[in-house]
Amino acid sequence: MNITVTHKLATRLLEAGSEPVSGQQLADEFGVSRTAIWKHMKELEEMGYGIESVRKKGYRIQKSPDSLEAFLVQADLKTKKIGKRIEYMEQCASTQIVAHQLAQEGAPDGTVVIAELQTEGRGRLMRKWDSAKGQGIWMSIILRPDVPPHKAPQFTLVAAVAIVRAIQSVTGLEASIKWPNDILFGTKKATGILTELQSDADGIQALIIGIGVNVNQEREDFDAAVQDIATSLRLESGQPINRRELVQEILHFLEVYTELYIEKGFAPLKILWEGHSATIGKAIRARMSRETLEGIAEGITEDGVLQLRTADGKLHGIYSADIELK
Ligand code: BTX
Repeated sequence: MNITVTHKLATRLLEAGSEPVSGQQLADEFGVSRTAIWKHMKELEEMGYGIESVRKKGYRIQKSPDSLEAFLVQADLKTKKIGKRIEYMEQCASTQIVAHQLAQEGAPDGTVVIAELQTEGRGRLMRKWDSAKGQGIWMSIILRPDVPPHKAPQFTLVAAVAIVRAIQSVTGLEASIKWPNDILFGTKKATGILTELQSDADGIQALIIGIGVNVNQEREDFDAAVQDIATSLRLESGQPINRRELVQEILHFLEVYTELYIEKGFAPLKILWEGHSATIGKAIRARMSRETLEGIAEGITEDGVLQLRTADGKLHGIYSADIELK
């Protein structure tokens, strides 16, 4: 059985959505017999698809397997640029490492690297990111925006807004953002974002935006070290979540908001970001490499810098820190 034809058939049916496609039409389009089409359908069922055969009308997909293979994510993907190239792996050390390598080799703007399992998933400052197999979204996106390197941290905020909107669209859940890169439910973390940079004297060569979303983990699926601080969309919603749809929506909103950013600057995104923020207006503790400051988070600047007012009335610009809500 030709696996590429099977994949193309799956793509064709996914794109047709709820509209059944007749066996004869598929046979004509793919230049094979109707019996061959029927065999491909059986093959798809073995791969985990639910195929419905609608009398006199044809076939349609009821359920696709829980995999993030490129052809599945790309079927009915709404983007123009992000995700047009997807590198999918069952396993890798970290999608960040793979994306850095691809970016250096000239991978185009919008290339996405996705893995089912990361053995050395990482957070900021080389902290460990727990990336259980097949239960989350572990992906890195290569962007090549024409902006100066000091603007790179703003993309973490743009990505955070995109992820919150995507989660809302797929699950109906309202997450909040803790400056700069955590997406929370209450005080528990469901998502981390890691933005890294390749730049030279001419400016940004590539931004590598790493996104880790806890999707279908149960509490015991997390490493013991994070069980009390992590949550997943399944734990929050009480039901399993379709990872494929969520990836598609994240890529879609990331494209929408990066375009908005490029056209209009950070100002409109600042408003969106503040609307979802769990930090603004709150008493916080900001731990930085050299000092720790406590005070009220008043807002973010047009550049995405957190404004913290300490008890002595001074306003401090925080560029990078770990934030605790007090
Ligand atoms: P961060 O430094 O803000 O957060 C890391 C901290 O979060 C860890 O020290 C730990 O306390 C906690 N943690 C670790 N794993 C999880 C988890 N699954 N859920 C909730 N909390 C956790 C955040 O860094 C940035 C994470 C980016 C991850 C993506 S995954 C795809 C890409 N590849 C890669 O290696 N990293 C990025």
